[in-house]
Amino acid sequence: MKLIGSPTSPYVRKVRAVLAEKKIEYEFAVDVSGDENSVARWNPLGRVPVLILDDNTILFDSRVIVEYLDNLAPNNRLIPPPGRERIVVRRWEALADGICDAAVGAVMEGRRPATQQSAEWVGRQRATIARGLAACAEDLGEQAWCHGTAATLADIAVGVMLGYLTLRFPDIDWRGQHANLAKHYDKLMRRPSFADTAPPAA
Ligand code: GSF
Repeated sequence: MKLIGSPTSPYVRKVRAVLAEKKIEYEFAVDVSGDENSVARWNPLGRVPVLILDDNTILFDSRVIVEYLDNLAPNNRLIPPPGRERIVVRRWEALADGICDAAVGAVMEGRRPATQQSAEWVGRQRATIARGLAACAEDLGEQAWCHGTAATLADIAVGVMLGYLTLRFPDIDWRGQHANLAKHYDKLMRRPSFADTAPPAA
């Protein structure tokens, strides 16, 4: 299978971390985000990640892809079976992805011509990021993992979100404000699935 993505995208990193945790071989084809013409060949939404299966089936977005991958092999289950626990894990993913959505929105706004940028829009995205981080810190508390007794998709989604904030928003002091999130990220970075997929320095 072939994964189309950019090395800086948090959604792509989520998929790559799942591939690594599940020990699934794949080819990584780098396609820089925003290059709509090329990505839109596979995904009408023009976004990465896109996963092309060996039978040429095309999957997007990251939430669909990670569910496919987790079902592909029974080892290292990252998403619990249908039921309450699964909802808890997917809620974590929705929270972490939502923070990424706000962060990506603010980054994209910053790339528009200065005269067209809206400080109010960026302020709203930053407020969403701050509220989302506070919710993550509160829900994690002193637990070893976001849910249960081992790493799940919840931890992966939170981890890639924190890595993206570090890359794009060095002014957001999430480590200083939420010591438990800092500890969690450092713990995740000791896993090859995280260390090997860390975004290149901006
Ligand atoms: C979000 C993908 C996305 O925004 C998912 O796969 O989970 N809900 C989707 N991808 C960005 C790359 S990034 O900023 O991480 C993307 O492809 N942007 C290009 C564009 O033109 O929107």
